[in-house]
Amino acid sequence: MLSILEFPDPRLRTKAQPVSVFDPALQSLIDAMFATMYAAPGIGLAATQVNVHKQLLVADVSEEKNQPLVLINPKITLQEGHQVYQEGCLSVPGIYADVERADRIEVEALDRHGQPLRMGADGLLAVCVQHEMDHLLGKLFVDYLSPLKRDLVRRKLEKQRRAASVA
Ligand code: GNR
Ligand code: NI
Repeated sequence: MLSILEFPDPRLRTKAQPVSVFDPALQSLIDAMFATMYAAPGIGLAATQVNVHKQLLVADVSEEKNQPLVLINPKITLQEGHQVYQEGCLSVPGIYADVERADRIEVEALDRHGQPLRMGADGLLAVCVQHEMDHLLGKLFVDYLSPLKRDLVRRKLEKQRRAASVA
């Protein structure tokens, strides 16, 4: 399992670089990211969260956890509509807040072997892909909250961590 960076760790602010080499090490990283995501459990994981600053994300929003998706060097080519979803993040544990994002997106990316793919997403998958792509830019869902609320989140996480470390 890979360890997940937590807010306000400054490494979460790193901008990811494009992937150009699709070697066995990349395949191992992808497999480890899926294992980490499924174990958490989470519906998505960006490489940034495991301190790897490559444009790579994994996701699986299916009930059965049998629809793994890998997006490398993803680009949003179409965004339409708006939806509000109560988001959470493995890097901001225990915090949930409403975020407004596009309702439907189209994405161009590479798959785990470097082959181009295009996909459309709506609903939760669209939320998840936008959330993960934000991570690759060094952005977190709490950035959409007011500075006051974000500071409350930071203090709540610090308190949780203090409580966990004496337990
Ligand atoms: O597991 C996750 N659930 C989730 C719920 C609502 C909106 C976004 C997400 S992504 C999150 C996993 C995570 O932190 N990915 O970066
Ligand atoms: Ni997240």
